[in-house]
Amino acid sequence: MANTSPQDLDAFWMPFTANRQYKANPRLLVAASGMHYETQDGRKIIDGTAGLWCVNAGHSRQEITEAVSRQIATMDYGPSFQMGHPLPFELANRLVRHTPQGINKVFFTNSGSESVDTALKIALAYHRAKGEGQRTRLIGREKGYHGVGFGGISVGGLVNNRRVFGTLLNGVDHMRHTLLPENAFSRGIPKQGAELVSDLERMIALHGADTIAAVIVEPVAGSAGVILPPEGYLERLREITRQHGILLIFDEVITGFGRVGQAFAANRFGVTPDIITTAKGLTNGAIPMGAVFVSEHIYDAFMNGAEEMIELFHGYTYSGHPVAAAAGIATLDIYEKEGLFERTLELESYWEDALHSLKGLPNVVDIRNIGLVGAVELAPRDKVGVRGYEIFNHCYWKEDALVRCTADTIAMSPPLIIEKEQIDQLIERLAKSIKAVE
Ligand code: PXG
Repeated sequence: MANTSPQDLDAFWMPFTANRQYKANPRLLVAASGMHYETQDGRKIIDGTAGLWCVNAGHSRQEITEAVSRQIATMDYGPSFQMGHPLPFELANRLVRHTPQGINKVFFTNSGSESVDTALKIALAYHRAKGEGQRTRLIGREKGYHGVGFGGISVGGLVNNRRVFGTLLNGVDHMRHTLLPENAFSRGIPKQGAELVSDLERMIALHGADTIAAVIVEPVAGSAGVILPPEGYLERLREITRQHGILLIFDEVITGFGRVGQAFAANRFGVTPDIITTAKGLTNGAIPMGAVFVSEHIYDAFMNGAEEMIELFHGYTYSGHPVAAAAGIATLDIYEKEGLFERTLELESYWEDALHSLKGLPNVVDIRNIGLVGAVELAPRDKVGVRGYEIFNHCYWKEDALVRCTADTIAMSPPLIIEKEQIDQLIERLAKSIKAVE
């Protein structure tokens, strides 16, 4: 691979990538350790994004490598349909020690998208099991990202992810997003906007609560450029959904596993949904795996019929894959041993200060943060996304730093092992790129 030419890159249709632009000038990563990637041209670059929000414990952790190697050599694969092996049971037991009280069942998937589709299907089947099969509506939110399955893009609210894929699921509605100009440069949770939750009350008035199965939101939206919940918003959302028998799903694919300073955003905000969807940090990104955390009362509603009946006709060949489960257990060991969730909370104000030091740089119109998540929004130039992409590219090629760009917002979510000096370094490098691109 040392002299990869663009032709060698021809066959791989890359996801969410401008393939021709990328292949003309590829950014190839070939190794990683701790806080850094190594590029194909031999540079060490600081990872400001934990891969894609997933490598929370830092790269190439020996404990995970060993656990995975051991398991793959012992038993490569074992089915979870009517069969079992010990590891997913152990992982599930370990995981529910971190979830809010009452959320203590785990359905394993292989990705965030599958977790979302699983959660939506569980919500629909739950109401049916309770004799309320008319509850079929699903409510999402503008700018929401819930992966790329048909369920996920139906409740999602990013137009480019939806517009060319037909009519999607029926009976879906969207609340307004909570990205408000009056909250620009808020530190942490913004003050304004809790009243936007009244959208749900209007939908209830319009459709009837007894037609609505579930509401799904990201407690902190990541992909749309980091959108925070206004003070009181999630609490109110919980009250309304509870009052009307509507299930509340938190999509924590990004916020799960310490990203916002506790195990889950649900813990951080003290708001307990009925279902939590996760993936990414579950295995530190090392092996694909997702998990849907479900409240006991939902699980119990399925356990009523004849014992020989399958209670939920849903699952994946790789649900509870032994190698993924081994990675999950080793990952959880690291999170617990190193106290990484708490560490995030300790670093939060340092991160916040560093990030907000970028205020006043050219074109910076907003800065948002929570836990070890940060976003710097830039004014668009002539075409939306061009400035953001140029800054991302400049960071990579000139400053040896990996950040994400979503339109003109630069998003960062470093591994939770980041040191203060590395925060300084990352922010300095981003500052240089912001100034250089103008
Ligand atoms: N839900 C949420 C909230 C997500 O952020 C998914 C579901 C889907 O997960 P999978 O594993 O199917 O990709 C996600 C994924 C970015 C970025 O840079 C974010 C995601 C994926 C890739 C890039 O913002 N989130």
